[in-house]
Amino acid sequence: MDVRTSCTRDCPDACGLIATVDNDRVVRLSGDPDHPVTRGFLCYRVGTHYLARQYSPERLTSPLLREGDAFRAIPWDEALDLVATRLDRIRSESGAAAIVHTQGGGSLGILKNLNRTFFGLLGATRTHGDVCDGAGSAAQEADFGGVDSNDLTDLVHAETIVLWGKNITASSPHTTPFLNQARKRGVRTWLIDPLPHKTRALVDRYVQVRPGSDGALALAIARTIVDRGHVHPDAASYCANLDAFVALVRSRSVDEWAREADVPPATVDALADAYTRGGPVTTLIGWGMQRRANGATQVRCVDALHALTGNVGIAGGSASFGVTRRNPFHLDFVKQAALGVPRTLPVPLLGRAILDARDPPIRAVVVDNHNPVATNPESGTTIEALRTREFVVVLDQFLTDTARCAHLVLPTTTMLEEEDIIGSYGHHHLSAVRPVGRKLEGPRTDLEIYQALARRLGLPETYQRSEREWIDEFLTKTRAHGVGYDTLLERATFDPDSDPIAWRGRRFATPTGKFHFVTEHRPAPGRSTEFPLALHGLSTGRWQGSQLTEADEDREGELEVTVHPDACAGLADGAQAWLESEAMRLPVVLRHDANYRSDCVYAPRARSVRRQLCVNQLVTARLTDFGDGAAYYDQGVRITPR
Ligand SMILES: Nc1nc2c(c(=O)[nH]1)N[C@H]1C(S)=C(S)[C@@H](COP(=O)(O)OP(=O)(O)OC[C@H]3O[C@@H](n4cnc5c(=O)[nH]c(N)nc54)[C@H](O)[C@@H]3O)O[C@H]1N2
Ligand SMILES: Nc1nc2c(c(=O)[nH]1)N[C@H]1C(S)=C(S)[C@@H](COP(=O)(O)OP(=O)(O)OC[C@H]3O[C@@H](n4cnc5c(=O)[nH]c(N)nc54)[C@H](O)[C@@H]3O)O[C@H]1N2
Ligand SMILES: [Mo]
Repeated sequence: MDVRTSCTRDCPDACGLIATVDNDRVVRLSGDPDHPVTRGFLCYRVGTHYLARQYSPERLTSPLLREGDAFRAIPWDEALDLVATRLDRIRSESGAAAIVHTQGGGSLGILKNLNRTFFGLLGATRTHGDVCDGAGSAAQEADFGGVDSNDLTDLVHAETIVLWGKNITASSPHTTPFLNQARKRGVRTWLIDPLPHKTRALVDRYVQVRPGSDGALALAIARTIVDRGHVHPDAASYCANLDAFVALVRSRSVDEWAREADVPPATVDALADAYTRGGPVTTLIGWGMQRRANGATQVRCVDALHALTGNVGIAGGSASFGVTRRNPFHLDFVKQAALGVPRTLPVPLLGRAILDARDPPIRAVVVDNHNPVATNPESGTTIEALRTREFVVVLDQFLTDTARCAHLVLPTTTMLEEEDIIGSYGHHHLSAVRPVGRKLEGPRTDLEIYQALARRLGLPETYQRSEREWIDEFLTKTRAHGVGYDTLLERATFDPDSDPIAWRGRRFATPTGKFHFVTEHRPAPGRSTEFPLALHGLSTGRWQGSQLTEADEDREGELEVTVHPDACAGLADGAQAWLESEAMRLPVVLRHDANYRSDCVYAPRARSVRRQLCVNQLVTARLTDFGDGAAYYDQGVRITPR
């Protein structure tokens, strides 16, 4: 039997799934052919690999209580009583602000908003900022007044498509057919990225920009456009500070900007042509360039090119960083509960912030959908922060590096075992999630767990609604257009309140209603001669986030890093080496690639910390220029013989 459901993993594609169920077991996952973005195929990590995770013998089935260095299985009632008693005691002795909750991207189901709601109702500390997209979202807020993009399906109207720091082959594979279709029509395509990854094969022109220098490249292009008199004739009417931007652009010559970006002036010329001649331009702005010390400013400079040339608010013209996936949903209850949060800690600096918090100090940590030991910068500090707390609870499906630091681990269900609804941060379609096949005995949903705790802690009865009741509430806005849970179970639906053309008519959500230009330039931070390589720990097509089982880690083997042959101390391809930062070193195996820049190294972004395979062990936690993102890729490293 085939059943339609959706993928809730942290990915812009937010796919429709067809689950083939045989004897209560899901035997196959395939892409929903009727989903306008999924179009009948799935990525490797879900289509090929997810069922191994779902039915893995490593799945947790019982609450686990720490005893010394080991864990002992205990019954659910005992576990929930224990959490309630400990949190209650801390609440009465120090105030609930001594408890901090952190939630990551394990599931993007909308019901998962109720996890943080629990802590708002409790009055606990939460996190702010976002290691994923904090800087870029803040940039788009500043420029447009919000994060929105033309729908992915609008790519058919673009005449030029620029993938600016985006590796769609690995991270959003469902963009690929749209791009290929556009190329068949003769659309010009570009990739601007310091790393020469596979997506290069999908475009006409590849620009190997210096890392962290996209701002300079965008300003070089803008200078060319200004000098040629190709600024959009209406720009002054829909933009707030055009003159100040033009002054910034003119503060250096094209050659000076181009030199900073390490891009030949002829390429700048061709890009200036691309943005001003021959029809609308869509830039798909990747998330990578904003995970840097100057990340928000880099995104603002790219946004500026679009405003300058009129490539915004029209079919085919968009500075597409993403879509605000929660927008379609009525989340008033969630927003109201958030008012109960007394203080927040910056998530990119989580470990340090937990250690340093005073008045009151943090005594307990509750983690769900998150593996910050592996995925946040500075694994060592996160471990220290968790290991020194009085009480740490982790809700997860597996015994992750973070769960191993807990006093109590609570097993949770997977996306194949839950009811939920999703939006997407890469397009505007909504769809529904439902249980398929028989659920594993033992795990509970996050909502069941938090509702059981809420009862024990005397939190408001209004939190105790069934999944269906919450889904109906969250779908209030779409139900007004006749789109309810049942509709979404039948088919993915374009959000009835959103427009496939973002900022149509060049009307923006800023306080002035106009586009706001960036007016300053932030160069990339210099690198020391001691640690000359920028460590790019990036997504890989093979898995999601840090989600590898022990069996996956066994299969992956040693940590492989890729570098230019001249950038690795004369070590051969295949050599054993150390990858070192000022913090520590990890054993790695080298892969040579002569197409690499000699100032970058690539590694997969988060593997096992306990096996000494996780690059975030090397990364020092630093904030981005604004938006409280994490500047992962400015970490300097070097390679030495092992
Ligand atoms: N298979 C798989 N897919 C995933 C994920 C996964 O873990 N696995 N993760 C998901 C998540 S959490 C997210 S946020 C999304 C997006 O995932 P991301 O990893 O954010 O996006 P990518 O497009 O893969 O990669 C970012 C690109 O930015 C480039 N880059 C880095 N610095 C710069 C710079 O300074 N300038 C320029 N021009 N480029 C730069 C990198 O070289 C890389 O090609 O993907 C999701 N999809
Ligand atoms: N070096 C480096 N580090 C990075 C990045 C990078 O580019 N480079 N990218 C960053 C980005 S973009 C992101 S988004 C973060 C992602 O970092 P995280 O948010 O930590 O994401 P995951 O590693 O996928 O871990 C999510 C965990 O949630 C669990 N989980 C899944 N579903 C559920 C559920 O329903 N309930 C509960 N309770 N748990 C569940 C999974 O088993 C998994 O252990 O990593 C960041 N880290
Ligand atoms: Mo992310």
